[in-house]
Amino acid sequence: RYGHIELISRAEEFAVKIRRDTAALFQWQRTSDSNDAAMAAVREILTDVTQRGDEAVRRWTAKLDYPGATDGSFRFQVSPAVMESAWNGLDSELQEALQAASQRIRRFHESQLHGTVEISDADGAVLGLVWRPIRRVGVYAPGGRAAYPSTVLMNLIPAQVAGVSEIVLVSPPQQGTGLPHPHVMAAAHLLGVTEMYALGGAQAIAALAYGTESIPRVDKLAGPGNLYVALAKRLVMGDVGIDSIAGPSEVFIVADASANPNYIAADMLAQAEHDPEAGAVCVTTAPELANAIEAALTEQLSVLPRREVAETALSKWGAIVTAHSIAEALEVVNRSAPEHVELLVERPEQCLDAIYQAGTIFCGPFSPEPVGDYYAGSNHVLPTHGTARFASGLGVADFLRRMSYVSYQPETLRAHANHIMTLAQAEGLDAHARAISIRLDEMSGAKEAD
Ligand code: HSO
Ligand code: ZN
Repeated sequence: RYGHIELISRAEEFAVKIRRDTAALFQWQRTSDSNDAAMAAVREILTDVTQRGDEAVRRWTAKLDYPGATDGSFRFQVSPAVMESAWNGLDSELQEALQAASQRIRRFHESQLHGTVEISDADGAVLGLVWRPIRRVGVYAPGGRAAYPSTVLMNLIPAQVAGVSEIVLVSPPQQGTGLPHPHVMAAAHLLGVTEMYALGGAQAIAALAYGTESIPRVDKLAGPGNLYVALAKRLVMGDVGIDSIAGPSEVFIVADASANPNYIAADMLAQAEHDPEAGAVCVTTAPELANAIEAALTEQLSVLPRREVAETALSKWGAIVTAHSIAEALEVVNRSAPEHVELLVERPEQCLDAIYQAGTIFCGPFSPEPVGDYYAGSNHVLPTHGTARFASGLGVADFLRRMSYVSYQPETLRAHANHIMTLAQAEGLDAHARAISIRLDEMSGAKEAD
């Protein structure tokens, strides 16, 4: 229940279809995609690739992505020279923007590196915790409409900063060239990728998760993809590590009377243009803003190239609702656990402390979400569809493992022996107790011999 959020009657004169009633929030129960037919297809592909390796990968690629994939001359491997020429094909403005963005992303992610931990007791016990990079990581970069070079940066840089020694990039071959999208290859060159395959869909996930004759399996998978990729990741999870299952993007904007309705509309549309299933909600303490936001949405939509996508998204997952207080608005945020939150309020810093469940929070009128999508340096791979209840955005920690170590001295073991043996006996594990007592016996024998 959302407390006292008020219902505003729908203003019919506005063209945009967006919900203005609180019921919209109750229905804001997003789940990740699923689909039985797609699941069956993905299972078939996974089984085929595990049994027949490269041959199956070629066949599925030919069937689903690029007919030339079964020609003997087709190579999945994308050479660094091909990535370099894709980079050289970019205009210099885009090159510079990618370079600057990657530096900012790298700097912020370097700040996430953990120190090691070591504690020691007077009795000689030493306990430590060290971080180790995952050895081999596979990153999936979508092709088609969502072939975003920014996503390549966001997935690869944390892995590089973590010290992953083998990073493999896969991205589906495009019709015509049989190569991944040029922007994806260019971003790969910028980051110094040396191993890349023109490979997509469930067959790419299967090849990376289980390995084939030509592609060694990876230890962890990262990167967003379409429904087939998401379902495949779900199925291979456990055999290989996965980052998360990406769902459609979403933003919650908290606005008070100080907020500019044109900014709010622009930011809602920035989210809505991603996907017909994208979500954009504004929760405001200023009811008079609502009409102005609707009018601005209508106006801005009319000139948007991706108008149709944005309109569908707004009509399905868009809402403008009012709250009595900022505290109430923040409660709505916490309950929805959205991927992005924008705080278009007078004192955004004060709200930050009250937010527990969200991907990334954008504070104040000059930090719209696209700042973080591309450039600020925070990661844009964030928990969607309410998974911010338990998950965080992608970071360096996703490519590191924790490892503990333990070191006892003779006097430590002697001091702790009784408790350990009591616990072992309580569990009926005699050999456990003996592993302690054999050492105690030896130690007392050695003492007696002195
Ligand atoms: N908003 C998307 C990321 C993105 N935006 C990529 C533009 N390109 C999900 O956080
Ligand atoms: Zn975006």
